[in-house]
Order: sequence, then structure tokens, then C-alpha cells
Amino acid sequence: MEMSFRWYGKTDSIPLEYIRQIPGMKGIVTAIYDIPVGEAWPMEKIEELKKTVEDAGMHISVIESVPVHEDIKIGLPTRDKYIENYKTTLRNLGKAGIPVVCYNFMPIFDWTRTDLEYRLPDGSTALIFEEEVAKKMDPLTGELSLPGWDSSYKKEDLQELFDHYKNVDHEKLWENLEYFIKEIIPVAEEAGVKMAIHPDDPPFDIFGLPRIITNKENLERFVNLYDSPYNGLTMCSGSLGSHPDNDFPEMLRYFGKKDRVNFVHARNVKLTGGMSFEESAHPSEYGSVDMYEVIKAMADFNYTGAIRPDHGRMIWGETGKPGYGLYDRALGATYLHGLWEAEQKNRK
Ligand SMILES: [Mn+2]
Repeated sequence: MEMSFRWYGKTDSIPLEYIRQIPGMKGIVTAIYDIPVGEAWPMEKIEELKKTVEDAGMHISVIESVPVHEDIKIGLPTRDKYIENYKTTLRNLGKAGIPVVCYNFMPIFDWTRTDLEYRLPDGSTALIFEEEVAKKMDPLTGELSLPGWDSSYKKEDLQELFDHYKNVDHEKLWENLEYFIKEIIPVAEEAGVKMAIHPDDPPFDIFGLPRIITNKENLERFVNLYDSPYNGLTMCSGSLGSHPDNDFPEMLRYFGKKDRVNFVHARNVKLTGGMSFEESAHPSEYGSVDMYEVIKAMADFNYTGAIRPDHGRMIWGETGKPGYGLYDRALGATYLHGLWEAEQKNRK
């Protein structure tokens, strides 16, 4: 297991120098943020990013993410052009020695929450999802915006996208995903870049849009679309763990033994009834995911890839990008590091 940390590039309020000071920190998870979705990433920009990270004494463990253009998810004729660009990006990342790419296949919206600054009893703030509030949210007003979403959509664009998705049900989305996977995985294999699809967050339909990377059965269907370790998963304890039916450690062990776990996101969530949940501190006692079981599962299949503390709470007066402060994520990293060390010594 290699400990890593997400960094949003030079505009991130947390400098690489601080990240390096977190005990056990080896890798950086990052992306190029100023290239429009669908365009190919040029070699020079990739090399520049790599150099920036290496000059700070670390290396790039994972690119998170290379976003998938909506035309690919919808299955429009224009998808082929965007798939070709995606292949170019993968070839370039391979040339630069990047081992893993994380991406997702969620229609229009990335991770969704109903409150980004919910106050927990200890005074910290966290991201939460309340089922009833989400039902009343109207994404078409164009006023709703979350940090994980593509902020370039205007109200008109959104309406048009929703119109397109009227013809995309779950099966159609599977078909479009299969088309994409069969095109890109051979290129990823050749380039030496392992792909790691991120589960949908939350792992159920929202705003009437289909979501398919949600549970064990669907992850199984996904890995069977193309039989290769390059067609793998990002196992995210917070995303999959926010559905009460998902047994995350069991799923992690199962897909790890199949050699399909290419990246791990670790954070805890506390299920609060129905489909609602709060993001909590990492230790098991604060959430519904048993983090020790997560680490044990990884030790069971000798995981050697990257793990990163996913979102954290805002603590100690820190302000910044919701979910992506320094302090709580650093605590998460050292906690995970400690569990891993104990588990490794246990097994000797
Ligand atoms: Mn995640």
C-alpha cells in the first residue's frame, strides 16, 4: 500500500511542501485542470505537472481524473472524436510513466451532497446527504453547484443535457460504457496505464439520471465487460459505503483477489437512516464503515497500489475547498498508516 494525497494543482491552497510533511506520504493524486473536458492532454503539460510533483520530493501515483465527455456517456455520434482524444491522453500519460488513471461514468453530475458545512456535535463541519432535501433540489435552475461538478455548464446547457438523457436508461448507459471500455482498455494496456473507475456517489439514481457503478453485482458486471487487470476499480469506502446494502470490506477483498483493485479511497460515512448519510472522521467508531476491516481486506490480497484519505471534515478553524482541507485528511492518512503497520506486523 502506498499512501497518497489529492492535490488540486498550483491553485490548491495546500502546497505540496505541506503534504510531504504528513507522515508516510509518498504519492500525489492530481490532474490537469485547465484543459476542457474531451480534449487530449498534451505531453508538455503532463511532463510539467510531473516535474512539479517530483521537485517537491514525491511522485504522481494516480491521475484523478481524466473526465469522460458527456457525448460518450450519452452515446452521441460525436463520441468517437472524444474517445480518440481520450486514447491520446492515455498514451501520453503512459509515456510519462503514470501508472493509474481514475475516472467515473456518472451522468452530468459528479459527487452530490445537500449540505457542505453541516455542523457535527464536536464543532467540526462535514458534507452530508439528506434524502428528503435531495428530492426537493432542482438542478435545472442552474443555481445549484457543488465543488465536484463541472462548473462550466450554464442553465441552457443543463436543459439540453437532461433532454439527451431522456433516451438513456440504465441499460443504454451500460451499452455506452461498454463501447467506451472496449475502445480504451486495449490502449491502456499498451500504454501501461491501469484504469480505475470510481463508483457513483451516492451509489443510486439522483435527479432522475441513471447511475450504474453502485454495488457488487454491478461492479462484477463492469469488470466482466473487458477481462483485464487494466480494466479495474477505484474502491471508495465513502461512496460504496453510503448504501446500506453494500458490505464494503467484503467487496474490496472480493475484487482485490480478482486483481481488479487499482486504487483505494478511504473515508468513513455514518448512515443516518433511509438513504441519508454524513461524512465522518476516519476512525471506525465515528462511522458505519469498519476501517480496520478495510485495511485487513487490503492486506489479504497484498495490495501494493495507492490509497488516499478521501474527503475530510473541516477542523481547527480551517477554511477551503469543502472535503479537501489539510488537517482532517492528514489525520485520516496517519490513522490508515497506523492500521496498516499494525496489520503487517500482526501477520509476521
Ligand atoms: Mn472517492
